[in-house]
Amino acid sequence: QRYNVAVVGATGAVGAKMLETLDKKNFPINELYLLSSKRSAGKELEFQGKTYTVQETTPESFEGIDIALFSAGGSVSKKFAPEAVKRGAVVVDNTSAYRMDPEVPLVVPEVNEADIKTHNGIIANPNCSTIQMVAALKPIQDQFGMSRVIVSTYQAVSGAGNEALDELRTQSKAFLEGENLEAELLPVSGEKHHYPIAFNALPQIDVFQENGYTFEEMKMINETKKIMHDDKVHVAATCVRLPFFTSHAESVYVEVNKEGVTADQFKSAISNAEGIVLEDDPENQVYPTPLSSAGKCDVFVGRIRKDLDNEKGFHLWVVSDNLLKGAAWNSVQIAESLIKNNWLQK
Ligand code: A2P
Ligand code: 11C
Repeated sequence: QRYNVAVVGATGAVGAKMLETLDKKNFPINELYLLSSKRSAGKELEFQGKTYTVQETTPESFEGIDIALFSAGGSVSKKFAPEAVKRGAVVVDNTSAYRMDPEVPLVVPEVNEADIKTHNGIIANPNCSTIQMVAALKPIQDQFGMSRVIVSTYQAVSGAGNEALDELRTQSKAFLEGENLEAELLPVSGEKHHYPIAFNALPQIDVFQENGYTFEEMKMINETKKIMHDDKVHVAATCVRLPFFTSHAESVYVEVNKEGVTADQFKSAISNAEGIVLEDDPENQVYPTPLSSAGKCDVFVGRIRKDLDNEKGFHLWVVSDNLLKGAAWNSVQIAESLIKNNWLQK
């Protein structure tokens, strides 16, 4: 059986990866619709040797669609996802619009695939920095239990979209040519202040909340608890944007519940987990980096060490392509699971 698929935000940074992933994974597509805003309507995109004309998203775009992959921002999902569901489509939403809605499953298939089954037409794809962390933590939670997580992120500019990538390119060139750096977009479009990203590090991803954390940090905190079905685990996050294009890296500290766990046991739990690749050999300087993981669907883990003071504390370094496992691949995986398990129909 083949399915009618719509990609909303097909012209964006994640949209391009959605198309690449649908192609690479040979997703069973019958008809494909590429949707955007009015701005890109009429633009032509290639998919599997065929030219498609991008169309403006309207409620009627979803007539006859089986699966709609949304990645065009939260307000677009709020407006159009219910329209898609009304017309019988199942929506995989890669925005923050519905993630914390108790009626909407928030899914990383390696962690909580069974939650997909409870959907009412919308399944939320978590934030990229959350996905790679919970994928790495799942085998630890299963085998040793987990009481606390403290994460600091090193996030790629592509997480902020195509315009942010352009800003990094322009500023990098200007910096090397000795010109002034003009910042117009990052850290967050529409904010009062903008700071250069080229040759810099910005400790702000998304807007500040009243509690002093940024929205990106609160996403990591709240989404982790929901996906891992653990309201009690303590989670703290500091999210930082760095001047590279692809893949988020994270330094993660985790406290396990079980006594006497060794670094080797911790490594072996990680290396046996689905979707995770252990790259950890300090003697030979083996560890993952943003460049080494870019373009790959897995989550890469290295630098696993036991804390020197806390017997139950461990440190690890988690890296993954934010546009693939962090967005497009995780969404397509959810769509594959809907089909494989016969969960499309309610
Ligand atoms: P468009 O090309 O028409 O602007 P990115 O994350 O790289 O900035 O991409 C955002 C994606 O979301 C683009 O495909 C963009 O289309 C799409 N988009 C933005 N606003 C809307 C909207 N109001 N309706 C549908 N798609 C939208
Ligand atoms: C970033 N994590 O790197 C963000 C992008 O909630 O899906 C993803 C935003 C989201 O800027």
